[in-house]
Amino acid sequence: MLKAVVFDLDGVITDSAEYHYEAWSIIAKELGISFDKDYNEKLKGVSRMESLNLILDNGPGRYSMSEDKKNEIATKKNEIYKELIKKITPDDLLPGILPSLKALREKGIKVALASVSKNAPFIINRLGVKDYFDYIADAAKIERSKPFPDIFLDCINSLGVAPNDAIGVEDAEAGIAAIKAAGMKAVGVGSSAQMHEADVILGSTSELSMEVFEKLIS
Ligand code: B16
Ligand code: MG
Repeated sequence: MLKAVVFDLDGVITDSAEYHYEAWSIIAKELGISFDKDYNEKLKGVSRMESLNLILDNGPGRYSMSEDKKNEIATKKNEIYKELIKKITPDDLLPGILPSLKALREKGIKVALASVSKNAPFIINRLGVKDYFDYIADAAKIERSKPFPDIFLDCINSLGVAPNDAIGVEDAEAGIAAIKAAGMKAVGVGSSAQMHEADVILGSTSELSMEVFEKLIS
């Protein structure tokens, strides 16, 4: 029986993935490392430090820089990102998200947020949808990022819901892998090439509906 839906943030609730890309592009340019939208796909759902490691791997490699220098660069990226996300308003909710949150609430189905972003609570507040979430995972307390199932398990365990009764919604390959590893059903938003492990693939969040959820778990 469907008891919970767990949403990713970046690329599902709002397009903050675009701001991550903008911020990392500035950093990569300064480092003289090539970085484009294709390579950025690898960074989705991945922690800040692992994102930097992946960018360095496209250049001199992750072991070419001291940990202190890496921390300094990761902090700089976050400062740029924080400036960009100040612009977010409720208008930046992706299509279909608010109606889905409302429909889930009406049906008494629990809703959680599984974002590995430490900026997630700030963004959810800016979007004005905090009250629709029964639980928001604390990224700082999650040891292993997606594709490990930890953040999705943390969400459903906190809601007291079994994996069989829960659906995860993701836009990243690592995120779909995390949902499946948690034993949940996965809705993938994006291209079928990246979402092939998902149980259902939607071209856009505008296609999200109770019907989609109820088809997966009735
Ligand atoms: P921060 P999600 C992830 O959020 C992003 O997809 C990923 O690109 C980012 O590096 C990560 O959060 C950490 O974000 O630097 O803000 O802590 O997709 O899990 O909502
Ligand atoms: Mg995402």
